[in-house]
Amino acid sequence: MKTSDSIFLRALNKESLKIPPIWYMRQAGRYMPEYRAIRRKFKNFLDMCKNPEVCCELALQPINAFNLDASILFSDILTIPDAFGLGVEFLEGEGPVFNNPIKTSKDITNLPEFNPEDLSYVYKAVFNIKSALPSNIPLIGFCGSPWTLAAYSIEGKSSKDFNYTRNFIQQNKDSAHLFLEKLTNACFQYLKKQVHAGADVIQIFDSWANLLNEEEYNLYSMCYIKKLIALLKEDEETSKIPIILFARDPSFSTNKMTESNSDCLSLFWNIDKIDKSYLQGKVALQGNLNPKILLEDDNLIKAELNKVLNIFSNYPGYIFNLGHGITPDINPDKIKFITELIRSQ
Ligand code: 1CP
Repeated sequence: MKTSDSIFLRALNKESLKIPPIWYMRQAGRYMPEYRAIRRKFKNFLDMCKNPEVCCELALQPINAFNLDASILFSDILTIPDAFGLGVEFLEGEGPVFNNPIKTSKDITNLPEFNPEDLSYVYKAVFNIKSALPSNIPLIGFCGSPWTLAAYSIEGKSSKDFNYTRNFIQQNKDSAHLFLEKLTNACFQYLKKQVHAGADVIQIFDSWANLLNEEEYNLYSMCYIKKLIALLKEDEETSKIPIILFARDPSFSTNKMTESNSDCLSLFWNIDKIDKSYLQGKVALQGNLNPKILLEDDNLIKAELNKVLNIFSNYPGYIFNLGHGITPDINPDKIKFITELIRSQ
C-alpha cells in the first residue's frame, strides 16, 4: 500500500472513514516497561535522543505493542534550544533544566546562528524510523511552537505559570520578538530537514498556549505559527505535507486556530470551545479523550470513549487521539483496550 492511501493520510485529507485512524500523543514513554528498560541506560534523556538507533527502537515500541495507524519521531521539542547553545539537560525524575537560559536581551542578540546540521541526529532517527515502518504507517515529524520554545528557553525550566518569562517579555518586547523570529526560522529549517529525511506529516506542539489571552496569543504565538506554516506551505519540498497544530487548553474558541492555515487541529479535552460546524470542511480534527480517564475502570473508560466517538464519528477527517499526552501512570493495557474498542465499533 502507498503511504498516501493510509487511513491516517486519508483522514488528514478530510475523508470520512468508518473507523478512525488511531495514534496517541506521547505514545512512546515512561508508561511502557519496554521504554523504561532502555531509558535506564542513559543518565540524561537528551543523550538518548542523540542516538538514532535507540530513537528508532523507541518509536517502534508502541507501533508493535498496539498496532497504531501513525508513528511519531522519538525526540523532544527542546532539541532546538539545545542547538542554540542553551545547554538543555533532563535529569532523572526532573523536568528539563537549561544551563544557559536567556537572561537578558543581549543573550538574544548574541545567540549563534541556528545551524540545522547540529540536529543531524534527529534526521538520522527520522530516516531510520521511516525505513523500519511498513508503508501504510505514516511518520509524524514535529517541533514545538516558537512561543512554547521561547517560554522554556527564558524560564530555564518547566513551570506552572511561566511568570518569569511573562515579565521578561513585557520588559523586553523587541528582543522577545527577535527571539520568536529566530525560533520560527529554526523550526522551518528543522522541519524541512525532517521531511527531507522521510517525515510524512508534521505536528506543531503549542503546549503553553494556555498561558496567553487571545490578544497575547495573536502577538506572541499565532503570529509566528502562521509564519512557520506559510514558510512550509511555500517551500516546494514541504508544501504538500499535512500540518497538525496542537494547542493546550487555549483560552479562546478553537475556531481561532484555523487562522494558522494548518490542515488539522489536535484538540485539548474540553469541548466547550469547539464549534464543529465552523471547523467542518476547513480542517481535519484529532483528539480528544482526557488521558486521566485511562486511570479509571473499563466501564467508565468505555462510556467516556463513546462520548468522544459520538461527537466526532461523522466529522469528515477525524483522527482518534487523546487531548494531551499519555502520562507515566497509565497502564499500557488500557491503551490496548481502547484501541481495540474503537476498532470494534
Ligand atoms: O525521563 C524521561 O524518560 C523523559 C520523558 C520524555 C519523553 C518520553 C520527555 C521529557 N520527552 C519525551 C519524548 C517526547 N517529547 C516525544 C516523543 C515521544 C512520543 O510522543 O511518542 C514528543 C513528541 C515530545 C514533545 C514534547 N516535549 C512536548 C510537547 C508535547 C506535550 O506533552 O505538550 C513538550 C512540552 C516537551 C518538553 C518535555 N520533554 C520531557 C519533559 C519532562 C518535558 C517538560 C514537560 C513540562 O514542562 O511539564
